[in-house]
Amino acid sequence: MSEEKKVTAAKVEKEAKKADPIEASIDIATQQMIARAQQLGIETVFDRAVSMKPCNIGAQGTCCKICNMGPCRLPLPKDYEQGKDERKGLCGATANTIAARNFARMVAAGTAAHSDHGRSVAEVFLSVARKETHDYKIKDPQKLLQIAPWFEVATTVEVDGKTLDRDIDEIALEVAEKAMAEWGKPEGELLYLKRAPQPLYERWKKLGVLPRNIDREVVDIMHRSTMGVDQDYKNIVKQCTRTALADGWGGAMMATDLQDVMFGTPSPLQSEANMGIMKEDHVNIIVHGHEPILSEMIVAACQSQEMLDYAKTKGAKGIQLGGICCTANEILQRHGIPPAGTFLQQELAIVTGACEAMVVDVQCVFQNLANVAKCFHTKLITTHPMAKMEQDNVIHIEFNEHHAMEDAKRIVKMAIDNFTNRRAEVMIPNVKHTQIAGFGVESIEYHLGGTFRGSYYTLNDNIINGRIRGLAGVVGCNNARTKHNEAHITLIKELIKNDVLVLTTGCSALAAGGHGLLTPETAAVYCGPGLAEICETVGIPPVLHLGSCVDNTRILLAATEVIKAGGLGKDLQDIPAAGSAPEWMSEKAIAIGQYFVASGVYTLFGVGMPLDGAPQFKNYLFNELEKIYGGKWDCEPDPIKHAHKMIAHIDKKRKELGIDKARERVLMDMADRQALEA
Ligand code: BF8
Repeated sequence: MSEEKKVTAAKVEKEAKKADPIEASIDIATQQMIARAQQLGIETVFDRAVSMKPCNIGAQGTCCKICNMGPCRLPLPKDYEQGKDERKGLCGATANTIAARNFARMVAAGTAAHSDHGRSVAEVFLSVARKETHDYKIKDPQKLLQIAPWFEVATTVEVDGKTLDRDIDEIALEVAEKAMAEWGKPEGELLYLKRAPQPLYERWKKLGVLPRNIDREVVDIMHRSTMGVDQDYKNIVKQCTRTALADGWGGAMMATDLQDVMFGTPSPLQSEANMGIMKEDHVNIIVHGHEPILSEMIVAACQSQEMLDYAKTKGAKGIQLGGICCTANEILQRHGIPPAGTFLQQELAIVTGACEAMVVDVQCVFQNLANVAKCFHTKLITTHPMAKMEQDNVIHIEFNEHHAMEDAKRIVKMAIDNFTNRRAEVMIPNVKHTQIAGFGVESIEYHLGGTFRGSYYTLNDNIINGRIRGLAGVVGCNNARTKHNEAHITLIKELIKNDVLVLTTGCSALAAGGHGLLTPETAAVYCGPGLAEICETVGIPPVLHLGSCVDNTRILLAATEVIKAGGLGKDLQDIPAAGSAPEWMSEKAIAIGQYFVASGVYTLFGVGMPLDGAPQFKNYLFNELEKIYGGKWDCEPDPIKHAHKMIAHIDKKRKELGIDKARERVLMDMADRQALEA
């Protein structure tokens, strides 16, 4: 090949390695912004996904790099036959052991992330209770009174034979101290475990998987999965369960509760979603990450008259705050602040050229943000001592609860000062949708519980009579290895078409909002007749936004309320329900999946799971676990097949409860009924 041809071929090759915007996402805003980035010569995750292929052996879960004799790589042989599998690492570790250790380390990392977030919240709550900070307060004392008994903290006191309410500050201090102890107490078990339905708690107890304290369970996995320790994949999975329960019924659940106590328990509110929420004539600030400790203060600072007036002095009409990732869900559900996008849209928010500051804390933050920010005027500000960036255009302003408002105002002022520095042409996609967000255990009870009963009675009744076929939790991330948002949206539409009420969190909730599915009007367009009738009568969307990823615990507690209300079994595994993370990518998703499975939920993931190199281990997760916990893992990348696996499971549970016939009756149309009457 001539030199000239070689250069042309290399150029074509390079050109070909850019993502096709239409293939990369189903979201028009995202497509437009990928094209815009490419036009400006800026590389994004979508391009990198095209140019870098994943490692085939890692994707099978059978690459072991826990000691320096490896990495030992054990791909599945073409002629694999169980019983004749002789694959071994240098130490003799089998494919099952390697895949189980890798899986366990994902559970540990995911649990650590959620639970360390929970610990930060508990620390701030302790400061509030000790009156060491004035920037945070107890906004919802009712929620504090509601959770105190679970921490074995009395809410009343006997004085002279009379029962009196205890001082709320005293209760707060005791709850804060008890909560902090959950991370490292020397004996006992996590206090929240008893919130689960009793048969479930008893099963965990019998199986020896009650978590002792949160940190210990994470350390246990890191120890047992190191070189030469646990060599029995079933025993490794047992510890996965114990650790994941410390997440779902421990660290993450405390994060949700204590956030509600300090920042308010969400209730349904109206907002907007997708990148079109950014405004050319406003100072645009994007908060990205996870902990509302930061974002709550940024919200307050942005809404302060002082900052609004200051923005006007710079020629801006106001301040537009928006969120990315779970922080977006946190400030959406409590303040109605509109999200600008999901995990995969983070770079694109800067590409608009209108982002004065992106303020990040922990988790799901791309290091490449710094490279994108360099091409614009955007100030990229890290705020967490644990999460700094090496690039020199990144500013670190460490956030501290003792001077939180001061820090927040400093950040907001920096963004406002940056408004006049825009250098690229602004391009904000004209795509946004109205949404209702902010549902939770309490508001589902209020909206679906019936005026008189104030319980989950009406929801249960509608599941029993078949108008609602069942419940689905659709949660989790985006993954650049699949078309952005396609699986979330296709799956959710298929579920509601089949009368399955969807509860959503995390980036899935952001995707649903960004595609206009979080409105009551969605019911008439997409729902089956039963679910549409309920949504229209009650005035709720068929897809309920329940918050961020730590708020998956709201789904567990809502399911527990379903059991308490009666008629749908005695344990979570009895409910016609299923869970899904169709575009997962994070280790946190694996921790969440494992605690749902261990709580009795059939849990389906999309994309693919790193298990195919170890068929026996995979079979244990996908089949055997159901006999132990009532829940099991499954994986199906095709969203329609995925939906129908969930629906088939829901129907199986309806049959077991003896309510399958009710649904057939409910869905008869008028002609069927007339025929019957005749
Ligand atoms: O915790 S859904 S991409 S943002 S990991 Fe990350 Fe996944 Fe989004 Fe929130 Ni959850």
